[in-house]
Amino acid sequence: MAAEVRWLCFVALIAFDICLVLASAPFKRFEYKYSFKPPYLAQKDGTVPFWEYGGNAIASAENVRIAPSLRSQKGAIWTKAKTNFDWWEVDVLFRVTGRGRIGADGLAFWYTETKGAYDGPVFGSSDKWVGLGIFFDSFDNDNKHNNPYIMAIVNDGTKEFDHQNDGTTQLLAGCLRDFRNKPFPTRARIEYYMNTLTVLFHSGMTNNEQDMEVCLRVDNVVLPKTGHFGLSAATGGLADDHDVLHFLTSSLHPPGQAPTAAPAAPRVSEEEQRKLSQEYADYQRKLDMQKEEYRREHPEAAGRPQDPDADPDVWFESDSQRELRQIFTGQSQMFESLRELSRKLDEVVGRQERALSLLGQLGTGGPAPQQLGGAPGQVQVGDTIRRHEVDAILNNQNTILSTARELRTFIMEVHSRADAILQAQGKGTGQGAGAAFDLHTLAGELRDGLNALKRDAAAQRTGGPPAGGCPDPPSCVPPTVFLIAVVVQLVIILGYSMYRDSREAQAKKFY
Ligand SMILES: [Ca+2]
Ligand SMILES: [Ca+2]
Repeated sequence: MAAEVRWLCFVALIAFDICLVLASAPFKRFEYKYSFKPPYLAQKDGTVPFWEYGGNAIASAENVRIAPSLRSQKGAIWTKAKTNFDWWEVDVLFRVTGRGRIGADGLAFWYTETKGAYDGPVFGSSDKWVGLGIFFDSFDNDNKHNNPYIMAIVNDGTKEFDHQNDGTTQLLAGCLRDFRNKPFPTRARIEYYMNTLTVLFHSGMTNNEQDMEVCLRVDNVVLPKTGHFGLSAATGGLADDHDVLHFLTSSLHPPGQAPTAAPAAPRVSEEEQRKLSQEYADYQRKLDMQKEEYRREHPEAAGRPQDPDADPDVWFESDSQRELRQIFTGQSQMFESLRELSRKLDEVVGRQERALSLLGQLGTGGPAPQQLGGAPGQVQVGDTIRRHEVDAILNNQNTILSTARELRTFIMEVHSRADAILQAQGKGTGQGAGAAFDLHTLAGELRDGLNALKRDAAAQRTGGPPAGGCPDPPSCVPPTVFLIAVVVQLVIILGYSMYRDSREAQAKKFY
């Protein structure tokens, strides 16, 4: 009964936890004004929308090289606008690569009240910042062989970064992770929600996005209400390329406080609308004219991709091509399904292990749980019966059964023999009646005799010498009496023999 109650409590607790987790999961909204990602990361003019970069930083369509692998380079990129949300999550995909076994100096992620410098002393940006800095420190300044290192430092604008000790005197928390020269891009997910700062890190050893692990988690972190996001990097005597492939920001909102929809676009007046339509029509006409002009100037280009009749291969596919494409699509789908299956299998295995470990804890935590009443299918928890034990029990049962069978046959045999004897006795009573009668009377006589003897003995005990005098008959005959009796007997025998002799002598005389 106690085991059932414990189980019910356990299940209820898990359900409650799940509800709690689901209910407390924050609402997440992507913030494009605080993000950048390829393709078209940088515009043709080299600018990154909503961002400003400087120093030795270079932005391309695919990434932002915050500091290149040259000596003493410094660069940074900062959001133009300040944030307008309390809690956030930033996903930074980056690569730190260099030809050297050791690199320098490192990369920094910033969330600060004001924008920092583009060529400052702390990993390429300003010292004495107000807010958060997360540093990916490649170079081991204090020679403690503990770099590359990831750490978080919150500054109120008074502290100078302790380069001599690699910031170890100031950090909130950190973790030793190598992020240089990895086969796949490394990734950091920095979450600031309800004053808890969490940094997850992906080592770049796999291309599975889910392989993130916790680097640090700190509670009660207080950051400026609003601020700028930034990235900076620096090189020294040694140099790495510091490339950031994407920077994705999401605002986090507690359940029940979902953000209001973006303000509706200002209404366009009818006049403006007509003007815009006119502009669009003009643009369309101009484009057509330009196309016509191009065709006139390049007659050899005419009839190419634009014209399906000129090159059917570009526009149409043959049967075999279609078949190949279908096979390819089918295989891709199969591959996707397999991957999904594999993922689910992993999940199931994980859950099973968790459940087993919990059961193990339950088993060791208290008295061995009993089998649940009313659920005959359930196995005993904690100490399950094993196969060989079941086999042993079955063998024992078989032995017991065969022994019982042998016993039954034996008893039946005895019974039949007893029957036979009884029958034989029943027949024999008529024939041997005389002998049996004799025996019976003899036994009766013997019993009577014994009874008489008993009576005599009792009488002698009550009427004889007082108790304690001489209870044993042999000791009741004193030696003198015994001798007298012997002498009397001898005298009688002698007298009798003498009497007989004299009688014989007299008889001889008469003959
Ligand atoms: Ca360092
Ligand atoms: Ca160090």
